[in-house]
Amino acid sequence: MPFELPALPYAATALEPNIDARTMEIHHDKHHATYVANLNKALESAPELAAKTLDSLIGDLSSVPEAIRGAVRNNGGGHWNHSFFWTLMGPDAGGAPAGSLVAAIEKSFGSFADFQAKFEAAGLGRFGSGWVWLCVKADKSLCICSTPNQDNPLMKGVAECPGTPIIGCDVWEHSYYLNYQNRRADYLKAWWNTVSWAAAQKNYDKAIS
Ligand code: MN3
Repeated sequence: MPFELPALPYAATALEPNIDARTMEIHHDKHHATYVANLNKALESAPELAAKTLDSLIGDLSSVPEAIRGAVRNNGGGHWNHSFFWTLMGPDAGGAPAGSLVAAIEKSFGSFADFQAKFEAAGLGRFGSGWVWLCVKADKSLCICSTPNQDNPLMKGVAECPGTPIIGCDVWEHSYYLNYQNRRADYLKAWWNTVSWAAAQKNYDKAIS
């Protein structure tokens, strides 16, 4: 079993009232666990990939045998995306970024509020299931993009908007339906209260270094 479900770095109740405990439990213990189990199952038939990191697996899907490429794309992407998502959120989070990240956001999007509006619009504009991201592109500039299903901006040759994720929000219905039902816009607005800008700054520093 090469890949393991990481523990949530805080209690399931920690993000309330923005994200309820029951949603966190199902999302982490069931949805994320299933991506990990299905990824490991798919990789059983390709022992030559056993030494690869998750980043290198999803970053170079063309090196994955065609028979399991779709499973690795969906479940490896799901494992990466959710592992990232949990670490980006936390109790006593929210507010606004500081330092070099807010300067870069203001340079790219005008203001933090303009950035938030564009990010929310990208999340709302994702038809069906997927993610919305703030990324650093190859030229080190920032961009907002959305990917379908469990695709990820690190997936070379797959992502329409390749880049390194700084923050990402899950807009699959399973991430908000119990509390918000069809109101994805309300979920996206509340989600800002859970974002750890300290974690985002670390991702940004790493991406531009
Ligand atoms: Mn999810």
